[in-house]
Amino acid sequence: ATAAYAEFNATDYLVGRQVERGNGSRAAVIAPSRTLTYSELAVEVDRVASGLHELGVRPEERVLMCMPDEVELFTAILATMSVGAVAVPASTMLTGAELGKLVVDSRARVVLGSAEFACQVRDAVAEAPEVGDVVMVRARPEPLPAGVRGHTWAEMLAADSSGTAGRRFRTWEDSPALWLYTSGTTGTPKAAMHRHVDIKLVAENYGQQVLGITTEDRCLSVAKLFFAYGIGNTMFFPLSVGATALLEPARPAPELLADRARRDRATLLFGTPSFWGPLLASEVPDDAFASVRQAVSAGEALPARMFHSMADRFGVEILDGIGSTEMLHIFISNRPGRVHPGSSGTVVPGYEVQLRDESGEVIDAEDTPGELYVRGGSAATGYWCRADISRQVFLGDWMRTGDTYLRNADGTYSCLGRAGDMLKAGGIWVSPGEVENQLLAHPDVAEVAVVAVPDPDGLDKPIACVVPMPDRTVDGEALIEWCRGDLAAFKRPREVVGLTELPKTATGKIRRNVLRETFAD
Ligand code: 3SK
Repeated sequence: ATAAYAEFNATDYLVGRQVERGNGSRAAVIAPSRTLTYSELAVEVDRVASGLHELGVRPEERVLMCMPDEVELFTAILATMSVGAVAVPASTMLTGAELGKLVVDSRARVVLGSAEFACQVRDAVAEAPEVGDVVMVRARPEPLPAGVRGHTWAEMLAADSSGTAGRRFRTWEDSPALWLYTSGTTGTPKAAMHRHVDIKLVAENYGQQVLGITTEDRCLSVAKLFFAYGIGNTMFFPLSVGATALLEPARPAPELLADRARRDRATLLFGTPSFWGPLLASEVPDDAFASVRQAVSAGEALPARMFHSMADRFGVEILDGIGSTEMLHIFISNRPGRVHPGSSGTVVPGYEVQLRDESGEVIDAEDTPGELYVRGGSAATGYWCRADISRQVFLGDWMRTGDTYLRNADGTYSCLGRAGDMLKAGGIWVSPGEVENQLLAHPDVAEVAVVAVPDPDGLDKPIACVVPMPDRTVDGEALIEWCRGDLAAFKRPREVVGLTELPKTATGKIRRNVLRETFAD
């Protein structure tokens, strides 16, 4: 058999294999509602799989979930993959109408929801005529449109008349396993389609080879399971080695996460710059993360100042890296004990990267900005029903990231922003990240985004949108003066505006297009 037809199932790899290896009595998942060992998880996944089978779920059919990070979502994803169907964990931050578009696009016939998101699920199903069954955790899925059958979670689990026989479907490395919707900073969401083997590859490439995850680790993530970053952090990495996933359904406020980390002795903490910022501004005690052996950051480039502040105050080393939904997880990363603050680090085993100029030529020189391309086994097979964008993004085995990077003399890569975020001031390219880092070093500045806005002559000028530290104000003149010492004159912001918060995407990326539109007039 070729690799594509090598029999492989991600759920067997993550759950069944751990039981076979003697890890059955170890804690697989700890959620606020309950804890499951690997043996208990295997039984629970089997029950959910039987329930899905009873609902008529067929191999390769999509099952869409809108649920908080709890045991039911965890088992639903694993069970769906185990019967050869495709798990589609959808964002719980969407409105009913937005969720409805994903249900229609994915053509899911079975939708799984939870009491917390019952309204969104009901509104979504009303827009999606192909849905036949809705299963709801901790609520009755009512009212539903005529012809749609509603079930509680308990009813679905009780409906198993066939046992496990006959419901298994052989899957191969290349069989579809998981779709993750992504919209980037603009655009309608599109489903990046991942295979069963992609899950094993990210667990081995990043979880094992970069983080050195072991059975003793306990993983806590700010990003939820419906994000590529989150599902790697608290499902693929821990389960690939018999470690423990700590699920947190609540919004990740600094105090709540710190409390959870301490109570459940988290050893690996996965966050984003938009979490570290408020954490550093909070009153969380300095010893809150004493159990954490390593922190990880992704989503946006980690400012060097945040790296140092986290190390100084909480004694935690953060590994910054860059990943994408399309590659399923991080492909450039710093390494434990060898962090280069202000850089994304070096290429993760299993991947290759290139920088290319506007005409597509590969840039070999150091310190020269170019668009980042990546290739590696875990790349998505494309976007569902979006041939146009798939062809622009997946070029042979290379994938265009849309990020502008440069390679430093020491071989590390530094992020200069999204390709479309680079701005021209006085005809010279300026990296917003460089100006932002200068402003972030100022004690009054908590968060900042620098964008280009046309002046009355139509010429772009850089303006800085600044969120001040608690109890501080934004003094525009002082901040522009602050840039004078270290930045060339053309890079300095011409104007500074104070904001209470920056507009962000669900993954914490700054929505620069919103700022550009807001300040364009
Ligand atoms: O944004 C990132 O850096 C990232 C990292 C891991 C997985 C997914 C994403 C989008």
